[in-house]
Amino acid sequence: MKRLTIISAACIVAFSAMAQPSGPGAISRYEIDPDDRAPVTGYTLPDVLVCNDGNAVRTARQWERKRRPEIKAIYESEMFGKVPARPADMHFGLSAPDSLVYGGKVLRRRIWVYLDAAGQHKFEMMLHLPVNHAGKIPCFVALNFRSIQDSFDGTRYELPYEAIADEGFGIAVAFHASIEPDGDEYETESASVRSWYKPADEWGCISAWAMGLSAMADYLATLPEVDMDRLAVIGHSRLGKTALWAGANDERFSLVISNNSGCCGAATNARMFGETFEAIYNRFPYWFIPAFAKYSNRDGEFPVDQNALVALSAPRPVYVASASEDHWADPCGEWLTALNAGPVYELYGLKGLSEDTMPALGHCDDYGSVAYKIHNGPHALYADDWLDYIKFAKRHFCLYK
Ligand code: GTR
Repeated sequence: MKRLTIISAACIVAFSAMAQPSGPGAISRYEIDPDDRAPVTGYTLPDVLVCNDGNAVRTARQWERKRRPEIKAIYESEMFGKVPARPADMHFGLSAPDSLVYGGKVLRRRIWVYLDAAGQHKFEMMLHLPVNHAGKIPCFVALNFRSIQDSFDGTRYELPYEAIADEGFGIAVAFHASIEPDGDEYETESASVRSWYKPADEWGCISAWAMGLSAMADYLATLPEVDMDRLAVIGHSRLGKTALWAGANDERFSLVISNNSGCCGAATNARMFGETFEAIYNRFPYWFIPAFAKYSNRDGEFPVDQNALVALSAPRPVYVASASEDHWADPCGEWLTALNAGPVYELYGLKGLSEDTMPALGHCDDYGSVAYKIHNGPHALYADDWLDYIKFAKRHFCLYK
């Protein structure tokens, strides 16, 4: 109960902070779209540390043994469906000869991930690794919205390969719709993993994409030069939701970054601000399992709120990021989620967010194991955002000398 009082106080603080102009033109970025439904008060978040039987979680062990599995099961049965185990016959092969790019500083490799024995169902991934790197290479693993061919020019699509390599990181990318089609929004040849791989439980696209991220990690695990203790999963928008779910499912992702993930990602369910369950399910039912339909217009009745999704990655660090113009994704709700994941990290003696007020535009609250920032501008992942994520990853991966 005490926690819930803090939550609503924090929300009021956040909203009064959002109403303050912080510079020329700033207020318009923070104005709430009049069309948005915004019952921003009068809701409560379910307590992430109270088990289904009403008992409170007081230790990391109780969290891991009891509450975490309960929460994971809720997302599996009510929202995303289960991410199935790795297909037994999955294997890998080069899809093009290796090349050196960026003046020879970076190795570029293209790989087929064959999901079945015959190699009929496959998707391509691309890897950039800094050459002449001393020691094992930490890596980002990402899905993006472009085919591999279109992803060569990473900077155009805010995948700053060269800057990432200069910071000593590798990056593996794949086109999300080449793993599982994204409705008819993206035309592509696709492994369409859900059409032939039939686990016992239903699974939506987001779970299929999360499986793809794990398959990419499986490939990286075959490379002795990759540091498997330092893998960060990252995604933007629907792929930010996917990154959170992949982090929840695959503990090899030792750091998780959710950029502008919004509804069913980092945005608070109970606020029903911007995109709601009804809106998302009407447009993208295939991202979810059919059981999720029953929560349309009942967002606050979902058995947990999204701080529970973030907390599934605890004690691994999680970065939640918003954009000031991205009302649809509810920046304040994303911040509240990051804030309210904190109590789970505290079970491990770690800190969540450092402050209980929303950071100013462009500032990062990134000293704890949960980080939050809101960039000034639209729904997007910018090269500057990457630099903040790299800084966070370097700190948590103990890479600062
Ligand atoms: C929007 C959708 C959001 C977000 C975004 C994206 O249309 O409503 O949930 O995921 O798409 O992925 O581009």
